Amino acid sequence: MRTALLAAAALLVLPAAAPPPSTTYVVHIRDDTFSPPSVTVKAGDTVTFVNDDDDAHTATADDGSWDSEGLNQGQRWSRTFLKAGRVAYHCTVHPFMKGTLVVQGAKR
Ligand SMILES: [Cu+2]
Repeated sequence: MRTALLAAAALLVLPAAAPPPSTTYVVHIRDDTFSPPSVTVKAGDTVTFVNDDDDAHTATADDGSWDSEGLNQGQRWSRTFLKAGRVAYHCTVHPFMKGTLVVQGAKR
């Protein structure tokens, strides 16, 4: 009986599930496109935009909630997304450049 109680107490001390490490996703900007054009992440994950192009670009949320501002060739910009939702984004220099970021709510 005592052993069973100790075992139960030990189970209570252990976390039910350790929070998974957050993940960093990379979106490359090249040839006037975001690659991949759509990224799905979990809340708490980070997305890094890397300008591999020879033009300056931005990654700018259509709803204005985030903006990399100008990225020259070789520059990168990262943001950690905490709020679940789907946000379309674009490049302010080249409005035809479009991407989508989906942030899934996560049980953490
Ligand atoms: Cu651009």
